[in-house]
Amino acid sequence: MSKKRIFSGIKPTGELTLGSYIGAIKNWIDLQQEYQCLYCIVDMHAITIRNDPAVLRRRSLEQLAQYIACGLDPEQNIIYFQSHVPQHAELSWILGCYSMLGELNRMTQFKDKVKKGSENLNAGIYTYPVLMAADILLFQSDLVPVGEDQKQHVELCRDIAIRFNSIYGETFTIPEPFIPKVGARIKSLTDPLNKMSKSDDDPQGSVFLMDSPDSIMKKFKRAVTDMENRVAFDPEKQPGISNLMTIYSSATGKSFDEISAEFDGKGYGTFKVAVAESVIELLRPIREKTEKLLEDKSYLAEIYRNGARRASELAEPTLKLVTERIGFVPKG
Ligand code: ATP
Ligand code: LTN
Repeated sequence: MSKKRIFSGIKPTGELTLGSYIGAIKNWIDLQQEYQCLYCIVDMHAITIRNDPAVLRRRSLEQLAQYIACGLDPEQNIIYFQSHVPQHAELSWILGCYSMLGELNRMTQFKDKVKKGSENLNAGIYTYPVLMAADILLFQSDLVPVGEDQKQHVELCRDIAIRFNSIYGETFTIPEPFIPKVGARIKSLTDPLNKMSKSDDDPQGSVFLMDSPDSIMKKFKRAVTDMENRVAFDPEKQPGISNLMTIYSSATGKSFDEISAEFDGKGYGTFKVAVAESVIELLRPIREKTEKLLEDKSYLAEIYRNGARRASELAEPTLKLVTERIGFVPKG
């Protein structure tokens, strides 16, 4: 029997954070043996915000190097740039005609951007979840490993697929989100009520995969905690400490009970240093390997060219089926 499929992606809009690693990439690594996986650098999603072209190009290549440095095998997985596979855009247009304005209006990511009054509220921001649905459905994906903030988008993708299938008959596999039990929403170190993200205005709140050991230590030492003075998992009362426990648990594999016992009566200072050290050791090989990979651009080019070719081949039968079903004249 052929393997079940996974699709996931990250947009190259900034430096990858520890949040994306724990929430998404860590699962990609764990699942790569069991599934046939497509891991994409979704550069078409990235242009919903304005980028300096040179910076976008650099970040896209860096992100590719980071995927591999994190442990994704470029032979076993299909790793590529979204813009290199035109079927994403083609299916996205079609699915847009099966997505309802009411559904898109309800997307929290879109609503947040409108509420913030962002200057560049373009149509791409609005139809962003449709392109994401196309990414997933194009490959008949079974599973979509993402952090919790993307759950609503995957649910919309399911609704679009169910609607299409109910009109035209079985066409798309209905995908499931795959969200980690621990670390689905890593919080900012300086504002533990909010998500750690690459575009945060305060870089002290986010740990980036390429941060130096020194900078990681400083960020954790300054992390916001509380006055309770006990290392206990209580996200309501102790959001900062609970966030540090989640990070420590993801980095070391220890349970919350084990962590509480380990730091019983030791004070927050000792705990913060231990969390920082675990993250420094987790990220050290990733940073070093990324730097090495970036020295050989031709190796990276071989990976993304090969990835785009394989992705395009896999996408073609779905697009052919979809265009047939909706009544376009076959190319012949
Ligand atoms: P941006 O700030 O540009 O919106 P981001 O840092 O929030 O970006 P994304 O590119 O939106 O990151 O997310 C990449 C993947 O990592 C998604 O699957 C997302 O759910 C996951 N992810 C991002 N941040 C976190 C976090 N803080 N905790 C857990 N998962 C996260
Ligand atoms: N919207 C996602 C990125 C993304 C994605 C996807 C994730 C675009 N297409 C398909 C999973 C599957 C985000 O991380 N902000």
